[in-house]
Amino acid sequence: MRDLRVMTTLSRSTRPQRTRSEDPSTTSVDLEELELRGSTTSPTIRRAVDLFDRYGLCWQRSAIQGEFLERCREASEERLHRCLSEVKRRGEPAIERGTDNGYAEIVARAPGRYDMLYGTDTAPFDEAPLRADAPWRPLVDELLGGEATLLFCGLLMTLGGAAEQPWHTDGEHLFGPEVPILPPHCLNVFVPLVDITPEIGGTELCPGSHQLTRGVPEIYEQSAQHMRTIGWRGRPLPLEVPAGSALLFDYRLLHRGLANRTDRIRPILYFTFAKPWFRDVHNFPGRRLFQPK
Ligand SMILES: O=C(O)CCC(=O)C(=O)O
Repeated sequence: MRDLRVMTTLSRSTRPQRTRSEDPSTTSVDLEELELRGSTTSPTIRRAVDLFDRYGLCWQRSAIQGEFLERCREASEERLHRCLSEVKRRGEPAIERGTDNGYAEIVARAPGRYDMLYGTDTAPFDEAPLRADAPWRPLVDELLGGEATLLFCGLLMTLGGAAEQPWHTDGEHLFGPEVPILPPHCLNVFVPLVDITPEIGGTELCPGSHQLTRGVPEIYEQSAQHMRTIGWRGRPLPLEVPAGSALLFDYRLLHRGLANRTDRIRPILYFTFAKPWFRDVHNFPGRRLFQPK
């Protein structure tokens, strides 16, 4: 069954076989090199495919802006407040780290770090600038071979004072070393809703590491050892970008959230897209915090 899925992927993909020459274990690249400038024309899309192939990521500035961005930021805090108030109202213990300790609507990935799906299917998060008209959408479709399905839209809410997170990927390669590294089957779009500075801490990524995470057991679990295990010795790249930027990265790329050394919440809106046949069933439990309307 799995073989069949990959055959389908490869036959749909129009991109040429890669001709990488760099050593992915020593990759060092700056944010400027990874930025996609201008509108989403064919050369921009080709560049995104190339950057993704080599580094596993790229980004766009000002993907959302102005009053709409501010509305998203306010709504993210309001949704978190509602979830945490509901936990208290029900007399439940505070949400502990781990999928099994959370709810279908909200899970803590680490102390002070919430991953929340609650309320992201309503305004402003379901509006056109984040869905049909999103500037990242043509890139996502091309990167995933022509047809992308939205698996999750969520909010990563990191409280002021949260410590840095250990390294991890968000998913595994589909096959082990017996199969060449395939184009991405799943990717994230992260949209920070506040400016990302060294104080508030961004996502830190290991460019090129998606080429080294194949066949590594439990690479999706948070661990300080992963970088050594995969032999990545490059320069980690902290994502310091203005609010409203969009970071696209491969599900198989090693990354972590940096510490938030402010007293403010750091909200990141995210979208997880995949090839139509892929599902990630491990991220949220079935237990509900709110009853469906
Ligand atoms: O908060 C971030 O910047 C990254 C968070 C993350 O990677 C996760 O929770 O899995």
